[in-house]
Order: sequence, then structure tokens, then C-alpha cells
Amino acid sequence: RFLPSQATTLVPVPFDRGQRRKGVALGPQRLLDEGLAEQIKELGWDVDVKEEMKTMCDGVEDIDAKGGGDVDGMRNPSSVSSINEHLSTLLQQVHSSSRLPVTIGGDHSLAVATLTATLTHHPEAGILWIDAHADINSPSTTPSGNLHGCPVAFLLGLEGTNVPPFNGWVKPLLKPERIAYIGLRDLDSGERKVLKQLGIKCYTMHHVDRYGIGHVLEEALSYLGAPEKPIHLSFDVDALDPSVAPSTGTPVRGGLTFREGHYICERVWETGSLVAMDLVEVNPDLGAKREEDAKATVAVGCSLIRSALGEVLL
Ligand code: 4U7
Ligand code: MN
Ligand code: MN
Ligand code: MN
Repeated sequence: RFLPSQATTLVPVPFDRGQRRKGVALGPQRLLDEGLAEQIKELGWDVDVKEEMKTMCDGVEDIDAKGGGDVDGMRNPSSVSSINEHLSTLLQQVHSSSRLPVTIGGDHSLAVATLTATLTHHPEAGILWIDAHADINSPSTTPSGNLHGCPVAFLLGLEGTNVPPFNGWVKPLLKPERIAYIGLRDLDSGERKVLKQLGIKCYTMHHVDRYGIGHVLEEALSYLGAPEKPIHLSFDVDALDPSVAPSTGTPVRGGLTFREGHYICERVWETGSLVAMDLVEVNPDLGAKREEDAKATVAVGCSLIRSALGEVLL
């Protein structure tokens, strides 16, 4: 409905400065090495890969040389902001060429850019945020200073987010009633407060257990206005249970099963409303059984993307 043709652009973003654990910058290349582009071609898509973010992500140390480290309660605001500003321009070009952008992280701070691009191009879009975390801390509520826990707050323009360097370009494009969460199970007290205050639609793991993923997702999609309104799917692999996606920086037990995660992607595809997807927080350096865990997590990342792009079982 929103896409004139089956064309997608994969945008790998090997960026890790929105958090403190090494390795998440290796995620995108691992997904590509797994054959992700070819797999999507086999589904009938015209696929291209925009590698432009690589060089910029390689230069993050220089960027943070001025304005990096800990500034005003944030870790490395300089590189997080400038990577996002650049990425958002790139993604707006992808939207303008009527291709579906799939952004592959990297840490979830890159959602500042993906949401900015989507909401600039599709102001009506609803955001479906699949995550163990709400990522709605502001620089004044964050307990860690890690900006991968803050992208939603910036797009909402919450108190404490009107700070440099972000206030030079980030606009409050998101309304609280245009986002729904599924999979939540690890919230900070400041996050809980603001989620309640703004009446943001949250389906925690408690709701998934109680009503089942089928019911929860139908409610979330109709709340966001699908299929009439476009949908942006932001999928943090830590939404999945650590037994399914062990290689990620902030695992939390009690997560979505393999099927629940894939069901979400399949059903979103079925609405015909998908206009952008993020797949983030795959860290192949982490996991107790390193390589085995990394392989499993990379494979699950690829299959979630395929499901959201219309891979059907039968
Ligand atoms: B992710 C956390 F304190 N809330 O702000 C924070 F628990 O993109 C975690 O969802 C954020 O992986 C996790 O640091 C960000 C913490
Ligand atoms: Mn998370
Ligand atoms: Mn996240
Ligand atoms: Mn995480």
C-alpha cells in the first residue's frame, strides 16, 4: 500500500557508542556475511546495500575527541548525534526513492535517525517498538548515561532532551499516542513514570503471557491504525529471550520466544503497512558460548528481517 514496488535498501550501521560494550559494531557485517541480502532477493525483492555509514562509524573516535566522553550525563553525545544526523539524511533519501529502509545495527541509539527519517517522510506512521526496554530515558533520567536507552525520549522531545548537540537538529516528531511497545520487562523508575504520565501503550511480557502474542499484536496494530497508517518496526533482539538471542549487550531473561518474535514480523508484513525496519543490538562478541551463541543470534536476526519482508511458511 505504501510501497509502489518491492524494493528495499539495507543500511548497515556499525556503531557502538550508544553503549559501553565492544562488539555490537560487528553485528551488521555478520548479518551480511550470513547472506542476508541474497536471502531477501530470493523472496523477490530488489535489494541494495548502502555502505556509506561504515567510513563515518570508523571515524567516531575523532568525532568524540571534541565532545565525547561523559557530557551532561550522556556518554559520547558527539558521535551519537553526528552519526544519527548523517544516517537520518541517508534514510530520507531511501524513503524518497520509495524503497523500504532496513537499518541494521549497531546499538539502538541509531533509532534517533531511523524514527526521524520515517516520521519526516510519513508523519502518520505508528512506531511498533519490540524490546525488553522502553529506551525512553532522557539525559536527566538515564541511570547509565548510555544513549541507546534514550532514543524514544528524544523523538518525543521530553524534558531534558533539549540539549546540545542533539537540539541542533532533532525535532520532536513523535506523539506519545503514535508508539506501542511489546516485550517490556526491564524499566527504570524514571521510564515507568513517564510511560504512565503520557499514557503510552505498553504490552509487557506480563500481557504477552496473559493474552497471548496474537491478541496483543492485534490490539497494538489497531491502536496504531494499521493497515490504514504506515508502520515502523523497531526490533531490538534483546526483546527475545536470551536462550534465543544470547549475543546482545543487555539481555534480560523472560523474553519473547523464537516464534513470538517471528510472528510479530510476519503479521506486520501481512498488514502491508511496513515502511521501515530496524534490527539492532546483535553483539557477536557476547554470549557464554561465544561463537555458537553469535551464530544463533545472527541467524535469528536474519530470519526476523526475512519474516518482516514476507517470508511465509507455506
Ligand atoms: B536497549 C537501561 F538502565 N534502561 O538506560 C539504560 F537498564 O537499546 C538499559 O534497549 C537500556 O538495549 C537498554 O541504560 C537499551 C538500563
Ligand atoms: Mn533492549
Ligand atoms: Mn533497545
Ligand atoms: Mn540491548
